[in-house]
Amino acid sequence: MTDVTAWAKYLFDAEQRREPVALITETEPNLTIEEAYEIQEALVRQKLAGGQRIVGAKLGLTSRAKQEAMGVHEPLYAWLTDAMVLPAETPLSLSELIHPRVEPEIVFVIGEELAGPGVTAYDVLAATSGVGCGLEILDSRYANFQFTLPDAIADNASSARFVLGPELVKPDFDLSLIGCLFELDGELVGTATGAASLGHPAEAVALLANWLGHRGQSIERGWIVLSGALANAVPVKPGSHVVATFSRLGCVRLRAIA
Ligand code: OOG
Ligand code: MG
Repeated sequence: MTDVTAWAKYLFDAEQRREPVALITETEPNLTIEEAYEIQEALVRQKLAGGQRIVGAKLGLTSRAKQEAMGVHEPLYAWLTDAMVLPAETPLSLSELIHPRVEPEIVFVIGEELAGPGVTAYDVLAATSGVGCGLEILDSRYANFQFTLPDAIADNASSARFVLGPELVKPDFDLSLIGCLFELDGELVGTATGAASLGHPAEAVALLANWLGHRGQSIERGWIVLSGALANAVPVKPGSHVVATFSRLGCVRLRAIA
């Protein structure tokens, strides 16, 4: 029997101490996806018990760029809390994290509850109050930023921080055609379109609604949903400057400090 509470505490403590830990699957090679989501839930419950609040959810490993970089070829979901919100123009303090990486995402703000099963991308678009751009800051709690799918699920999909872009627009155009230029220190490190995330970012959000429906949960009104990185994440160091420029959605930037 997997000790869900003990593994959740193991990851919670790693985050608090900012010290990477060994994979859960090194000890529990047969950890299932189901058990991994149970650990994730227990980890998030621990955050909530400490006063954090759920502000949304995220998809991960939805793009080929990310799947190939991480060697994990299936998507996953995880939770966003208020403690992860990095206000625009606020520098990212690297001393708070282990080995952060930054990636560009299309962000949905949900205007009406979405409860699976049977949610389609069309339902998602109809329930969306706005879409914007964002940067997600990942910080795997595992050594060398390497993991298997169940390890990453248990670790709340490496979630650490996120920054939202300056504007939200109505999704009344084809989001799969949004272009994204991703730059680190003035150098182009990735290019992608919205289609990079499961063919259409609303498909990714529909997948989330249907997965949550399976567990008796839903995407709630007012939630922020990160629909999955379009390009591979880049490691940042003190002084690094990351910029993601999107057609239709504007530009989001982040500066890292020690
Ligand atoms: C897992 C989380 C992936 C995304 O957008 O693909 C993710 C990781 O790569 O650490 O958030
Ligand atoms: Mg992400």
